[in-house]
Amino acid sequence: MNYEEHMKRCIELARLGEGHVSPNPQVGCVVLDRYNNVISEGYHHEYGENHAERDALLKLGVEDAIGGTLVVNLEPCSHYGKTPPCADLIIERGLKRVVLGMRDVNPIVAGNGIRKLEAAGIEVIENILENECRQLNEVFIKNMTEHKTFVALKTATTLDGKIATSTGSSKWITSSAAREEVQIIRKRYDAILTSSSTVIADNPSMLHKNKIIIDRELKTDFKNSKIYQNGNIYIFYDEKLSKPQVNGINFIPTPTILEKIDLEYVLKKSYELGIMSVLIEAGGRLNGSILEYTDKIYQFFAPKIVGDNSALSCFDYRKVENISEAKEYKIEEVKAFPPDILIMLNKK
Ligand code: AOF
Ligand code: ZN
Repeated sequence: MNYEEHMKRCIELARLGEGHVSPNPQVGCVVLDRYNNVISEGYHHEYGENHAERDALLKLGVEDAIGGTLVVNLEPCSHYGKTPPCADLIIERGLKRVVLGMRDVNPIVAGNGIRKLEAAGIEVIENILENECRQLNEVFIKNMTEHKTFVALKTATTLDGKIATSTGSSKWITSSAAREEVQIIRKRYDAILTSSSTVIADNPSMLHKNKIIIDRELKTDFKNSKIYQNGNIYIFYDEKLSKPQVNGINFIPTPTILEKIDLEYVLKKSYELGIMSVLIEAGGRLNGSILEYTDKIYQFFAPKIVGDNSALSCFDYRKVENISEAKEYKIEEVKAFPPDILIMLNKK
C-alpha cells in the first residue's frame, strides 16, 4: 500500500489551520476503512480545539473505523492536554494501523504515542513524506526543540537586489499577484517585525494582529503612523531613554550593543510574549543584521533592473572581501506570481 497520496492530503488539510493553531502544530488526518477506502478526514482547526485525529474520528460511527488505517502527519498524542489523548481514541475505535509523517518533538509525547499504540497491538508505519511534514511544522519544531521564536524574512526586489531607488521610490517593485501573496505569507506568522526607518520612509499599514517595531531612538510618530492604527503594538527602544506613555502601545526597554538594539534580546522577549514566529519586513540594514537569526527567506524578484549603485539594497549591512564569506542558503521552492517570482530559501 502506498500512503504518500494520503499523507499529501493530510498536509493539505493541516494547512487549513494555518494562522489559527499557534503555538500548536498544524495537523491533518485521513481515515481509511479496512478496504482502504477514505471514510473520513479531519484537521486541527483552532488552538485549544480537537486534534486532527479526534476531528476525523468523531465524524464516524463508533464501529466504522474497526480494522481501518489512520493516516496523520504527526505522531498521535498520548497526554491529557486541552483534550484527552488521541492514541486512546484510536485504540477505542479499533483501528489496526496508524501511518504517520514524523514523531512528535513535544517531549511530553515524543515516542509515547507510538508506544501506546503498539502496546495495544496497532501496527505503526513511520516517516511517510517526513521531509514535507517537517517543513510544514518548521515553526513548531524550532519552538519545541530550541525554545526560540521562528524568524522568517520577506523582501521584494529588482533583479539587481534593489528595494528602492536612492531617493526612496519603491511603489511598486512587484505586481499585484506578488503583493497579494505577501498578505497570505503574513498570516502564517504570529507577528510582523519592522524598523523605525521603514515606518518613517514608507508609512506602511502592515495589517496584522501583532506588530513589533524596532525604534531605538523613539523617532516614529506614535499618533499618526498607519502601522500603529490597529493590532497589538510592541515597540523595542533603547533602555537608556525614558519610557513614553501612549495608550495601546507596549514600550519595551531594550539593551543596546554598539548603539544598536540587541536583536537577540528582541527575539527572546518576543518568545516570552508568546510570539512563536515573526516575519521581518524591513530595509537593508535590519534585514542584514537579523540574517544571522533568520530561518527562512521569502524573496520576490521583479523582472526589472535599476542599475544604480546608490539605490537601496535588500541586505546592506557590511563590507565583504572574499566571496567565501557570503551567507549560503538552500532553495526550498520557487513559485511564479507573473510577472514576478518568489524564491523560498531556508538556512543551510
Ligand atoms: C495539536 N493538534 O492535531 C495534534 C497535536 O494543548 P493540547 O492538548 O492541544 O496539545 C498540544 C500538543 O498535542 C502539541 O504540542 C502536540 O505535541 C500534540 N499533537 N496538537 O494541537 C493536533 N495532533
Ligand atoms: Zn492529540
